[in-house]
Amino acid sequence: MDPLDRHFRDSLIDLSEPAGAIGPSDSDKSAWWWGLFAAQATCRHLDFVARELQREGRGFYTIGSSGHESNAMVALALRTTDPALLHYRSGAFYVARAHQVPGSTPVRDVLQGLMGLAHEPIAGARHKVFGHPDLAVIPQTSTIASHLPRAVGLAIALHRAHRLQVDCEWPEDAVVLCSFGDASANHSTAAGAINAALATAYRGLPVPILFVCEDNGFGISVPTPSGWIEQAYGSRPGLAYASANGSDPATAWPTIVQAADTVRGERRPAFLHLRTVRFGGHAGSDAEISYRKPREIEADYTLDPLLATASCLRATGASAEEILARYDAIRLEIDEEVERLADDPQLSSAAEIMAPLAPRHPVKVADAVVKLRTTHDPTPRTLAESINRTLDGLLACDHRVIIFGEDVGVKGGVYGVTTRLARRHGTARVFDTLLDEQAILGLGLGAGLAGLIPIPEVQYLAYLHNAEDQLRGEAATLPFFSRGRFSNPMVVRLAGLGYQKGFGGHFHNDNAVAVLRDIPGLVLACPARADDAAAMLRTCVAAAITDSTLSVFLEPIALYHRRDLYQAGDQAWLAVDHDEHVPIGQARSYGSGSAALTMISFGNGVPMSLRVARQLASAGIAARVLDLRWLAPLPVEDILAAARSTGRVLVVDETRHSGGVGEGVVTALVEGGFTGPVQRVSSQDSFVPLGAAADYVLLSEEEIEKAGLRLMSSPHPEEMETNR
Ligand SMILES: Cc1ncc(C[n+]2csc(CCOP(=O)(O)OP(=O)(O)O)c2C)c(N)n1
Repeated sequence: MDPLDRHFRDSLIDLSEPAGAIGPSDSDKSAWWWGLFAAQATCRHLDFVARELQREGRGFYTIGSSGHESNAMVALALRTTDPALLHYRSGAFYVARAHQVPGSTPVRDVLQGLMGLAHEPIAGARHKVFGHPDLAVIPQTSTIASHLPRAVGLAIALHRAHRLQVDCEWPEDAVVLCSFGDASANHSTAAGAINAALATAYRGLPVPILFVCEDNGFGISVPTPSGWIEQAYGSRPGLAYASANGSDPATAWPTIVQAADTVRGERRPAFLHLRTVRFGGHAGSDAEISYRKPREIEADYTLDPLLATASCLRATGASAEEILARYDAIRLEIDEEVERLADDPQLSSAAEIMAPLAPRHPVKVADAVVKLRTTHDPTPRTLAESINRTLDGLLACDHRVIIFGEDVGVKGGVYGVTTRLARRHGTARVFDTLLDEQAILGLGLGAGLAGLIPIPEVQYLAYLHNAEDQLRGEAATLPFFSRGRFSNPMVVRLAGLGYQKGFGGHFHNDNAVAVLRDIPGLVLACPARADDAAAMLRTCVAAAITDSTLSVFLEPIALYHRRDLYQAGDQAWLAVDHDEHVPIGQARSYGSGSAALTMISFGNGVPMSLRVARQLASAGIAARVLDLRWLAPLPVEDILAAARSTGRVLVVDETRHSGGVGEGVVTALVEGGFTGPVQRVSSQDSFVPLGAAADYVLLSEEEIEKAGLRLMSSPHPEEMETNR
């Protein structure tokens, strides 16, 4: 028997009743305490069962909630419609919430997760999470603290969604609940998110979020110094702080209720410091004895929240026998459920696992695009002007669209891409954010959950990286871990790539996108010219509306204001938006199939390749250029068709040699069975220096031309075959 189980049983008999009053003050105290006990005991037994299942090879997850069961009171203090983003030890919260919703099956839900069963209600065993659409519990990843930006974003977006009369899943007076551990509270993501909540509330905007720090004093083996959480968060201006002892539910309850009521009534952030203990070490494999003394571990047993609740039950007149009988009955119910689930299926194919990753309905997307078009504009425009005009149209066509980021509001963006949008559509829809990319993307994540169509801007590609987990770990995984029930449709505008003359140096010329290309489900768009930008932006927004697609719209800064292509004044890089539809994964082709060489490129590489093609033409070589337009997923069919049409391929890749887009193109050619000669030119594996020195590491037209000539002078394998 688990020592904690034994301790609980042994202690029940001698349990003293708590001194003083026990809450709550409603008429049926006894029923309330029995309800709390049921949630806590269910959660406790699920932990015991998790360990047994793992020992038997039938279970896959043992991070438990034992010692944290006081978080069940937080669930009881909130409404079942309040969105909850839970710590992995908030199991009792989950059970307590489920107990308030008729028809719920928390025991089965949790067991299905522990046993990795495909019918688990939220993630379908893609991960062990607490989540359920009917319980307003949004599943979380294992990355500690990474859910806080989303939670804050949701709290902020909630009001904006209602103000904009968007169909929002959450009530206008909802409270967003976000729980996390004490070590997690030190994570920069948590610190940044809490700061974002406070900074937003400071500006007078509603931010109804209840942060619950479940403080068990440890982050795996590392102690959190006593008093640190209170020191860090106890006296932050604008943050209502309350401390509750989870081992004393009678006094904790009014504090918890007051914290929840403060947030609901005043629509401002509160921080509930819920003191807990952690039983059984960090997780199954953690030998707590290697870093804690046995007497310390045993001393925690006296702080068992379950015993504390039992003692309150005794005060309402319940006997030790009755409590033990209920405790055992709960275990029996769980054991019976385990047996019922014994033959349930696990995930059994890659297709089944990946189904929620990136649902794509191109026909529906094309239909949705039609609704996003405004009046035809015959003016030839630059890339920046075109994006501006398209954003304007999107705002006009769909009231759910919001645009935000650093400097995008009044100033209209560093490069003027969002100019006049705030003035035309109001600052509720186009607005400046804090200088914090995590908070920007977090708002996007929350806004998507609130029914909005967010178009956040990250000012430069290089600055995505400090917030990248919000895309990789949070945005891209939510549909995967919720079987598409929760999603965060979003189009992240990202200015980037090299060749920018005005503002030099690496951080304004970052040319690496590998970090985006391997995120499952993410669409990476990179328009090179005005008409494509307009069409592709509409496609991304239509995909967000239709399939909740997460897109990154990579805008080549150096092309923003480019007017000319071949020579000064030719204005050949301006283009008219003809309202064409460009589906995800469709490339653009320049030149005919009768050419001898195919140059495959994207972004800045497109005009460079076109100029090189003209040079090659004067040397008698006909070359066509394929603009990928979509860097993830790659337009593989178009790549292969263009390659086969000429037999020779030059991949012109302005990103780095290692991990650059060109690697994917070459792989697609090989895997597609293309056997003709292929060469790749790219930028160097370097950061980009200031001034003219940048040209030493960025791919040049001279290199492209040389490679093209080299490729054309090399014998084609089929020619070699004939000559033999
Ligand atoms: C960003 C990140 N770094 C490291 C880990 C590994 N890890 C998992 S739980 C944990 C400790 C978290 O402690 P705390 O926040 O106090 O929560 P507790 O487990 O004590 O409830 C660590 C370091 C992680 N999951 N995420």
